[in-house]
Amino acid sequence: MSRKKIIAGNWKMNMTPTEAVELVNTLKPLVANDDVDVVFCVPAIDIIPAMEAAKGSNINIGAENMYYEDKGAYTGEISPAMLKDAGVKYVVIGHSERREYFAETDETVNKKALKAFEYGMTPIICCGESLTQREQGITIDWIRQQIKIAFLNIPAENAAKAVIAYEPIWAIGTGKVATTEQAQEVCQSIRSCIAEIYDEATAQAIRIQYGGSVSAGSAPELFAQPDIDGGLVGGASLKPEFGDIVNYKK
Ligand code: G2H
Repeated sequence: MSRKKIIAGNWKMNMTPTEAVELVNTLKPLVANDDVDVVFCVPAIDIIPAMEAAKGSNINIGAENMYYEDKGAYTGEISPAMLKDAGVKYVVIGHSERREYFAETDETVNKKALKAFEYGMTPIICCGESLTQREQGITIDWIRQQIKIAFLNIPAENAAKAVIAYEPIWAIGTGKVATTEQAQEVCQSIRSCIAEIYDEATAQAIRIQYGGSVSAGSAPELFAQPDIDGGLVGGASLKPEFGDIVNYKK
């Protein structure tokens, strides 16, 4: 099955609203490639101005996080209804930085993924192992557990539309990219895990990204792997280099 690649920027806690508009305007012509789904996941305060700036282009504006309740006394959080009303279609769930600094767990990831689907948004569900886990030889077991919990109670028709981002924690922002073989091996095991939970059709439909120090140099080989359907890109998504990543084939 041929899956459309999805290449998403994760701006993390960078870019003021003014800077966000400037960056979207700079990148707009550079990422114009309809063969790929292009998403900029931006800080909540940048969503509306970035969306305005992206109008008429192929850029989808996404969120970096959301809460799993509909509304209420959760000071500082952003709700799924707020994102939906702003026109957001993609939301990153369970990034390792959220897990490390903001106490997110596999259970909250599952609650958020369920909520994203309830509101018609596509979750980009992150998973990944630490360096210690890789050295202990438990990477595949660890990732399978994260995936199994993240997809609890998610029906196959929704799972097929999800995006999974495999991001080895040791490769995040470190300049150390997983080898293509390492990335492909884990992405393939994620697809097998989805086939076990659901069925082969769901596994073949779901899109799996690699993330962790992706650059214009590493993207072509990574994205050519049979089970890697694009990337979640941090540092390089803030630069014109992101245009080269989106146009990795040219
Ligand atoms: C991993 C990635 C984006 P970077 O966090 O999600 O960031 O490309 O900077 O490693």
